[in-house]
Amino acid sequence: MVDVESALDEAGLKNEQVRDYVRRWAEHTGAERVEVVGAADDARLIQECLDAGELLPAGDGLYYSRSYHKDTARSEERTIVATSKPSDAGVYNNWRPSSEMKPKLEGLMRGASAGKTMYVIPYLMAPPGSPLEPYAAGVELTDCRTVVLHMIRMARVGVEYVDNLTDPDSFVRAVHVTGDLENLGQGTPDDQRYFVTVADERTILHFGSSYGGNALLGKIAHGLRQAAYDGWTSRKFLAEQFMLLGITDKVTGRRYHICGGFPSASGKTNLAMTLAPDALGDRFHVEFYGDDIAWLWVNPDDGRLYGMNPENGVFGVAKDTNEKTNPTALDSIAPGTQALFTNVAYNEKTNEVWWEGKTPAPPTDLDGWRDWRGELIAERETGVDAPWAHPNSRFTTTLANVPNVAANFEDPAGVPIDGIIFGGRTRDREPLVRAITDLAEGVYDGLTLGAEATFAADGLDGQLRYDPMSMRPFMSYPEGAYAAHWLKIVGEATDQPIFAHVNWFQRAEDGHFLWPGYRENLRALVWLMQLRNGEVSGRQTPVGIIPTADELDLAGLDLPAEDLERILSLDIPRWRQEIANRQEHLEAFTDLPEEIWVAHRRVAAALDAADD
Ligand code: OXD
Ligand code: MN
Repeated sequence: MVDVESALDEAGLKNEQVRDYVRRWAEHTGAERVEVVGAADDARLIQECLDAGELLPAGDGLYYSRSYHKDTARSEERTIVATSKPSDAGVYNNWRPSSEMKPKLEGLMRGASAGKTMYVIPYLMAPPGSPLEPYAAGVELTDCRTVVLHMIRMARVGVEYVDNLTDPDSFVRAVHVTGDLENLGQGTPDDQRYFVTVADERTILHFGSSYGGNALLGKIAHGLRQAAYDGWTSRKFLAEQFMLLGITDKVTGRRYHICGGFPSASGKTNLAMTLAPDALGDRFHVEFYGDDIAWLWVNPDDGRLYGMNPENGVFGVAKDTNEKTNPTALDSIAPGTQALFTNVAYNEKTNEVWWEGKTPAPPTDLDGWRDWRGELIAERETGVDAPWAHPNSRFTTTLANVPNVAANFEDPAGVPIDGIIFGGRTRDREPLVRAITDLAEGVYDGLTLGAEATFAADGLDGQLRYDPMSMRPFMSYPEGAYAAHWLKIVGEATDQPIFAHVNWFQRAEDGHFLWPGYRENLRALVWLMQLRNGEVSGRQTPVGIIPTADELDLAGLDLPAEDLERILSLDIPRWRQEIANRQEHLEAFTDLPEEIWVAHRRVAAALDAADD
């Protein structure tokens, strides 16, 4: 029998509820040892991982690991939200009764950590002292040491985060058991993996992976699914897959904060970490708060919507991260940062890492290079051009390593939100930016967010795969209630943020991008803040307010006049088509608030009345 008591005593972990939970699961999973970890254990655990070959050195204070080749991404189809109430079922949350899922997971986890160490990771998904701290504490149990290293970077980790809870029972129980990765039937009808959030019991049970959101339970399972459910049932806050940034106008001294959601591969991390374009750098300073999650609530003292990033780190997609797309990300994973790389390509002789898009072409000297699966590149058969890095390969680093992280990124008060943006990736129709001043219309815009499908063969080209608020994989309760909760929370703000939809990806007929993107995107955000301040007025259209050409600050940018005109105009016939698709998309949701339908009908009628 493993000596749980000594491990807990040694770590000074006093919370009796936590101790009971650890005891129960240590026995259930059959772990051989129990170890309570905190951030101070990082260096020792890194050394243990290096000694065991779980990590390889990747330069000074940088580390590399590969995951099992069938375990490289979140598995949406295996991810379930379970509760005791059938009325919690939505379109996207893959709801199942907890009475079915809990025994299933308990069965899979029984004895499944035999011979392993069970690490106890007490964590907090909030800056300490946040008004949302009561929803932020958790204890992850994992049998995977590299998961601990990721959690130490992505969350605040230590016994102090669970020992002083006002309600000692108010922590999320997050159990991760890796399972026998080589025998789980991944992707077959006999798939053994289950990633379950038992939301009404604040319990997360993930079995069958050691990768990313499947295994780092603070991030997505707690920070998004559980938190969204808690925010709804407590009626206090929203938890969204949003980036959060700050803009300081050095001339006026005003500070603005903007958060927003983007479906994957729409440049969310790049925008979150952006710098001002050179020509605007004297006037504006951009600060980073978070690239993936924001919790939002109203502060009754000033009636404003506030936001904070509950994470402590960045789990960023490596692909295409380079000096042009995201120089601050590169700085945040420079030597000495203790960053971790997963599933990129690795040179076993020089310890370098590489991924597609890091440099325009891969290294020419193939000596020592292995791809993400560990195969020697030099031994590939000619003609094999599979990527060197997995497309979902990642870097993991702390927020504090990001050079332009805001000085107050840990302020428990959070920051007041001035703007909420939604950004799709659409080759036509969506202008550079359209601002929305009406709350219901803003929420409606978020609900109809999507990324373009590209399967022309199915006749779907140009049609969106809707991804409401970029929360489709993380929705934990019904979409109609979700929309109502948005209207309630933001509606409580007496000084409401402005909404906007942005699109950096419009193309001309010859395929070239009409807007240069990256750092230049700040120009659209500056205009949005000026609009909110009443300094510009834009042009009202059926789908929001669009800047006039002379309102956008284009200093230092050489943009062809016809391209500018295109990104500031609307293709009305294309918009009318889109409205029909939206109607069908929204009809799938039960109990969608009438305000959302009113907004939809108003936009549709305005488009019908507009000149082509
Ligand atoms: C995600 C992530 O899967 O942020 O969205 O890791
Ligand atoms: Mn994400």
